[in-house]
Amino acid sequence: MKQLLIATHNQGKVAEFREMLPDFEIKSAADFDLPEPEETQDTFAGNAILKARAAMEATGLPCLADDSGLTIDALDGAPGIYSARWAQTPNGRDFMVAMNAVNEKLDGVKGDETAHFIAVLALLKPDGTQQIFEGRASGHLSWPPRGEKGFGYDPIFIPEGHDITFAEMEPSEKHAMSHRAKAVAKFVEYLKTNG
Ligand code: ITT
Repeated sequence: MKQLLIATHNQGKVAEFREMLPDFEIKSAADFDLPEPEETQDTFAGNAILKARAAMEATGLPCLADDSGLTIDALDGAPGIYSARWAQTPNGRDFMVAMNAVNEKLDGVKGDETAHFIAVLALLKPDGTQQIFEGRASGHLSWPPRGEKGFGYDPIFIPEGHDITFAEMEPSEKHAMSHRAKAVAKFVEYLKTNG
């Protein structure tokens, strides 16, 4: 089975890549004890490339990285690339804290809870190849949080055309429409012609 190193420390992402790419043996940053690089760029693509490059330079292997987040129209795209940082507490990440912050900020703009999940994947190979694959899922936010599946902001996001949150869906249902699944589909398509 072909190995694929995903340069992520997020176990929620790792689980989803394993479900979406069953033909690959998925390795993650934890398997190689890779340090977590500081995300210094101001775009999803910039941070995805930075993470893939750091893992590729440390291992010498082709690497795929995922930079993703939730963008809320009424908050001018926030938290966006800062989605993980909104969850940061002195004791680690807590997505209840991040979801509460979203709810508090939206209180002033009730009536427009349109939001989008975005995932940008960067593939970097030691031969210098660099490819970007982007996926987006649109929907609206809902309060209070509902559901135990998924990760991150899933309990407050209802995708377009549905009335349950990503966290209430079975993984296969989320993968039929998610930002990450759409980006992964483009990656798989790329592999068909580029190996
Ligand atoms: P890596 O950088 O190690 O991959 P990370 O969690 O720091 O892990 P990001 O910088 O890309 O990853 O932060 C994206 C955050 O956006 C992530 O922590 C989630 O909270 C949120 N997010 C991304 N995709 C999501 C999804 O499918 N469902 C819910 N939340 C998601």
